[in-house]
Amino acid sequence: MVNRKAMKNFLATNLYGLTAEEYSRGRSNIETVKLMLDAGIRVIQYREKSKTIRQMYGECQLIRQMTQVAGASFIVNDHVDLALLVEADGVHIGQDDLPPEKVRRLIGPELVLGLSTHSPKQAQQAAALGDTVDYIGVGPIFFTKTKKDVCHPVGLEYLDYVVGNIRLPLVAIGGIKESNAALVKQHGARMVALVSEIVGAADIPEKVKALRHLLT
Ligand code: 3NM
Repeated sequence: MVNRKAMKNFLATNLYGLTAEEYSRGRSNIETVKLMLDAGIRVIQYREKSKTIRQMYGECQLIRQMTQVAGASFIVNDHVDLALLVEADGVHIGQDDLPPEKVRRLIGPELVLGLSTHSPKQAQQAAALGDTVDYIGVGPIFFTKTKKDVCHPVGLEYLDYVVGNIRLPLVAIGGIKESNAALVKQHGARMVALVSEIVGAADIPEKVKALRHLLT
């Protein structure tokens, strides 16, 4: 693995936070990110599917400042242009986005690149790209309503496969809750991403504390 500066937060944390205003109990993305950062989350991904690029740009500018002050890593979902413009720490892409090696060409050697994977074949392909991809998303582990076009749950079996066979750092995602996070950890996921469980929590600091307790 290449020693990208922004990977240090990834390797030191077990909780990966994402935005999703639709599931945030009426809070704005900015309010939610502030709560997540205050609660100690050190990797934040901006993921927003229903805003204009101009609105997203404004939010990303603010989140860049907030994450910088907090010493947290800031990853932008899908939008390489936004990530570059706001000087984010990385980009996260899916299987239908531009090929990872092309995205790497655009973002250069310093930024973190994450790729969502949903099958052993996709994980093998990511690993075969050498230093192009820094970590893979592994999911959806359980049923989720948060990602609209995602495949059926891949279950813990796919997580077991990646843990046993793929050398890239992984982030488990999809339907992970306080009630099943310990199980995901038992199956070898060091880092876990939860969307609705965190952004939709009545008390985000309490939720993060409870999750941390389960994952540490
Ligand atoms: N990616 P929740 S599942 C953003 O499997 C995302 O790649 C997934 O939301 C994948 O924690 C997902 O609310 C949504 O279930 C996860």
